[in-house]
Order: sequence, then C-alpha cells, then structure tokens
Amino acid sequence: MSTIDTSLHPHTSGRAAKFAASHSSPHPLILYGGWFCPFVQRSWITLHEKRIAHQYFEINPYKKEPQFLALNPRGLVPTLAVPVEKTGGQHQKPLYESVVICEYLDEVYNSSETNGPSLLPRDAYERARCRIWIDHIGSKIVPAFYKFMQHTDKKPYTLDEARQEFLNGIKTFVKECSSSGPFFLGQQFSMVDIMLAPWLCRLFLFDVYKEGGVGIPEEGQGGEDEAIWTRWRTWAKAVQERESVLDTLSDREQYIDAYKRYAEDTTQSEVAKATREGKRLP
Ligand SMILES: N[C@@H](CCC(=O)N[C@@H](CS)C(=O)NCC(=O)O)C(=O)O
Repeated sequence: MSTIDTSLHPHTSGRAAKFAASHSSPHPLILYGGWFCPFVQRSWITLHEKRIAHQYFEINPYKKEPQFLALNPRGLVPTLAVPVEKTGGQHQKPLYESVVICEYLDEVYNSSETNGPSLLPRDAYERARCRIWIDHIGSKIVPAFYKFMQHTDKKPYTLDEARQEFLNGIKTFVKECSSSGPFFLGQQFSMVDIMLAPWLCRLFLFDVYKEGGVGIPEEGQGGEDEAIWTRWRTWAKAVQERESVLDTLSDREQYIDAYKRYAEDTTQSEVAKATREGKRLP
C-alpha cells in the first residue's frame, strides 16, 4: 500500500495558520484536524462562527497514531475532544463525524450573546428541511465531487458524465435556496451553507486538474439554467467572502499539491478508496 498520504505538507498556511495560531494554547475543548480536510473545515467554520474558545491541534490522520485511534477508532479527522464537566476539564471524551460535531457545537454553545444565532432554525419543520439538504450535500454532492476528481481514463464512466452528475447535484441544491438573501436560508448563514462551503472552496482544483474544468457556466452562458447559475453565483460569492470560511483556508498551492493524489487517483485515503469501489463514503 502506498504511504504517499503521510508525506502531506505538515501545517496550516495562509489565513488558516493565523487562526490556528490564535487557538494553539491548551484548552479543554480540542479540535484535532488536518488543514487540507474539508470535513475538518466544517467543524472549524462552526467554531469560528460561534466564537467558541478551543484548541486546534494539527495531525496527519493517515499516520494512525495509537493516541489518535484511541480517541477515534475510525481514524478520521475531524475528531473533537470534549471536556468532561465533572473533572473541571481535566478529562475529555471524544466526538467524531463532522455533521455530528457541528450540530453538537451549535446545540451546546447556545448563548446568543456569546455565540450569536443558532446555525439551525428554531422552527422544527424548517430545521428538518435543513437536514434534508445537509443529507443531499453529504450523500449526493460530496460523493460526486470525489468521483469527478478521481476520474481517469481507466474509469468505466467519462469525465463529462462525472462532471454532469456533480453539476446536477449542485443544481438540485440551488433550486432549494431561498430567494430572500444570498445564503441557503436567505439572510441567515446556516449549517447548510457550512456543510457545502469547504467543497466550494476546492472547486478551483477542477480547473487545475480536469480538462474542461468544473463546468459551471460563465455569466450569461447558462442557457435554460441561467437563473439557477445566477443564484449559485450569489450563494458562492457570499459564502466565499464569509470571515469564518476565509480564516479556515490555507494557501491555494498547498491544496493543489495535496489534491494531486486525488486527481491522479493514487491516494489511499478512506474517502478515495470508497469512491474507487463505488461504496458509501466513510
Ligand atoms: N464522515 C467523516 C469523514 C472524515 C474524513 O474522511 N476525513 C479524512 C480527511 S479529509 C480522514 O481523516 N482521512 C484519513 C484516512 O483516510 O485514513 C466526517 O464527516 O467527519
């Protein structure tokens, strides 16, 4: 088995390096993350949005250190170490899975004064509807992103088929976005936006690695889908300008380097292996 993934650039860079440095002191709430990982970025954006005091701890999840596996037997980042209150934060218990971590943080850090508005609507129906679209992102858009990124000439599907599957997932999502503001819910930035933001920030990699690029039409070139792509551009611009998104991004060159293994379909990451075998993502 290739060990190529263990040679990843070891640190955050750019704005993420600044944000990580400002959260490097010991704290009972610890996010174990990898700078390159979009699932980590979801948790990181949530911590930032809610101004939650924490420690960020950079690890390479491909190395599977025993202390890391003891916290998360799945061996994946993000992993969150949560203080056990009775011990005054001396001991921690683990949480993993990005969606679970984000919902936990939103639920527990809920002082509107300190943490701002909740990232999910109060109304039970609206909250449930958000979860449908969080599920759509996780089960349709994200898997299609990797299928498209890992396309090579050896695949039983064409690059164009992979691109269309990915774009169809996006279009279905955009049709559900509110028309009353730039974000999924309109004016309010929410968990739904957070769930997709990290992959939005990585779309430029298709222009670097895949012939024909990501395939989202330029303004005025969207044909019968022009209105959908206009709404997408509004969403994408607002999300990409969000402080919490910008502050959790490393330098572009680092992503280009890290995603080469995906673009060439040589990475042995769990996500890539599942994509290669047509299985559900870990
Ligand atoms: N379902 C998990 C996926 C997390 C995940 O796949 N993280 C990757 C990094 S982007 C990882 O830790 N990979 C280690 C490996 O593949 O061995 C989540 O949402 O948190």
